[in-house]
Amino acid sequence: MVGATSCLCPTPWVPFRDYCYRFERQATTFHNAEEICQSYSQMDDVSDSHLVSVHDTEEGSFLFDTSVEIFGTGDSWIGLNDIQEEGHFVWTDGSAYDYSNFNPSEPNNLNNEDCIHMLNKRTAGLWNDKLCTVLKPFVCKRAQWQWANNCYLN
Ligand SMILES: [Ca+2]
Ligand SMILES: [Ca+2]
Repeated sequence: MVGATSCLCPTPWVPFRDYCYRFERQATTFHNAEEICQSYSQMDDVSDSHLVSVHDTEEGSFLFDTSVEIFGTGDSWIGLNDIQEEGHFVWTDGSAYDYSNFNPSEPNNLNNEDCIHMLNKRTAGLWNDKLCTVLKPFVCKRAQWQWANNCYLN
């Protein structure tokens, strides 16, 4: 079993529970970040890499802590947005919007902010809506099982 984790989530993907996360230092727009995340699907010949979705406190804490570790800041894009319909939030990976962690008084849609990022706060990963064209580092996510078939062959 040694090495199984890195096999499921090859470097630079970081494992957490059943998923792999890729922390991208290069700051870019929300749309370009999602495009880059999707491009990893093609590169590794597996589908479904997108900007990260967050579904509970533990995942949010993992995301914030690892962002601080790798980026030096918790401030990064996540996949949540209300681009299509104001106030209707969806994840770019199509998963259910079953958890949120907005900073008090957010989302405020100031000047039509539609893209969500984590704030760099010690209170661990509270969210804010921001203009999608702002440049930020970002995090991609995908399921581990897509690598599992290759994992134990060696
Ligand atoms: Ca909005
Ligand atoms: Ca805002």
